[in-house]
Amino acid sequence: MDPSLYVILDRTAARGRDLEEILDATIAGGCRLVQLREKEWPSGRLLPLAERLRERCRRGGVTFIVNDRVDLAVAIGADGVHLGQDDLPPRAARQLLRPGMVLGRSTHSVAQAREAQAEGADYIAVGSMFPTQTKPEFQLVGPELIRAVRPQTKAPLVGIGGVTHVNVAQVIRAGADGVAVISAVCGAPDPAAATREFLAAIRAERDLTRRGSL
Ligand code: TZP
Ligand code: MG
Repeated sequence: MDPSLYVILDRTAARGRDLEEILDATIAGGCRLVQLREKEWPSGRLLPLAERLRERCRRGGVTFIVNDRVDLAVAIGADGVHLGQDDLPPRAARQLLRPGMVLGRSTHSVAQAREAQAEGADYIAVGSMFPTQTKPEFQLVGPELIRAVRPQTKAPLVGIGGVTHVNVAQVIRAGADGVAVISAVCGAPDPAAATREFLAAIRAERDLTRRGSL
């Protein structure tokens, strides 16, 4: 799993555009980790779309994660599931997942990140990095929380919330392994170009950080 750029497909953020087209574009742009996030549709309605997205990811060699719904993730053979603080805790969810499935957890404090690691999360999302309109109830923690969590956790860290091409370097510089974005790719006029731009900015910041530590 390459967490450098984690694109979250969200129907609301896509504003009527086809999620399959956005997925193909972000894969063409180099994204290797994708999540399906649907907060309104019931699972029965979501199932066919989730299956089509999973198929496209499989063909493209991309890791496909389902947000919130452990049952749907297992039913469609997704690569993993992403769970927030109000969802099943990792240890409970693990009982339901197939062996080898990826389990991600959202966190908003050092204590939550430590707990996620102790419960066996495969990666940890930390947010919100910056203010965002995508999640009105966001908790602003800033890249400072990545800096605080980094020495305490071995699991890959992904900064989420309000991340753009302009501020992504701050998140990588703070010690994140990658960033998760919704609107900056789903809402972009050209999602493939937006993906390429993110990956270039992430690589450039990693090179700078590496050089600085030599
Ligand atoms: N969790 C914390 S902030 C956020 C989520 C799902 C929203 C991220 O969306 P965007 O559009 O990348 O700010
Ligand atoms: Mg959730």
